[in-house]
Amino acid sequence: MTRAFLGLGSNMGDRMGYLKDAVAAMDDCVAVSGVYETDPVGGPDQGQYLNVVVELDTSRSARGLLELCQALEASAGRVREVRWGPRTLDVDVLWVDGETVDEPDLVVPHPRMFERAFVMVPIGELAPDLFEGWSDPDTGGCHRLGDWDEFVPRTGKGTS
Ligand code: A4P
Ligand code: MG
Repeated sequence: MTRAFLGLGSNMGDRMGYLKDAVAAMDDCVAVSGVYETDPVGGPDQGQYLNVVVELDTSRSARGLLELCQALEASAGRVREVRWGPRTLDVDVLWVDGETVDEPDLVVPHPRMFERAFVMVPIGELAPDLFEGWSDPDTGGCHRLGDWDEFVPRTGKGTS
């Protein structure tokens, strides 16, 4: 089993609902960061995002995780219109212990993660040692709304 981190973001419709459904569908999720409301980075003028990072203990490869991410986005009814544009759900493979990938449709670690507070602040909660020494790139507002458990009552799934 391998430790991996996925980043989730939503800035359309029932943002928290999309995040909850995605986390509930990950049977290998072992921890979820706090929930952050963040200023959009890049793309057109768009609403604020809710962002979380999840930690998985998984038997999937990075490519298997990308397939999971895309299936979760499809179930949230995501339509790809504009790059970096508004979306019901974006799920990115951020990091997989011991695995690097550099292919046209998959780059791991995620190439833009280190310059984004909306990734690095929540991932730092889950793996402070791994990302020690990282300094906040100050990419705009990144406000912690609360613990995941405050939004999603404990059911034993994705909340431990
Ligand atoms: N792809 C390559 N590597 C990966 C990876 N590690 N994880 C490919 C996931 N996908 C990866 O992504 C485009 C292609 O990237 C996929 O087909 C996949 O094969 P996409 O999700 O279709 O399009 P996108 O998300 O609009 O583009 P991109 O480049 O993935 O954008 P990012 O970097 O994901 O940024 N601001 C805030 N505050 N919060 C956010 O969550 N998200 C974005 C999206 C922009 N601004 C944001 C946020
Ligand atoms: Mg993406």
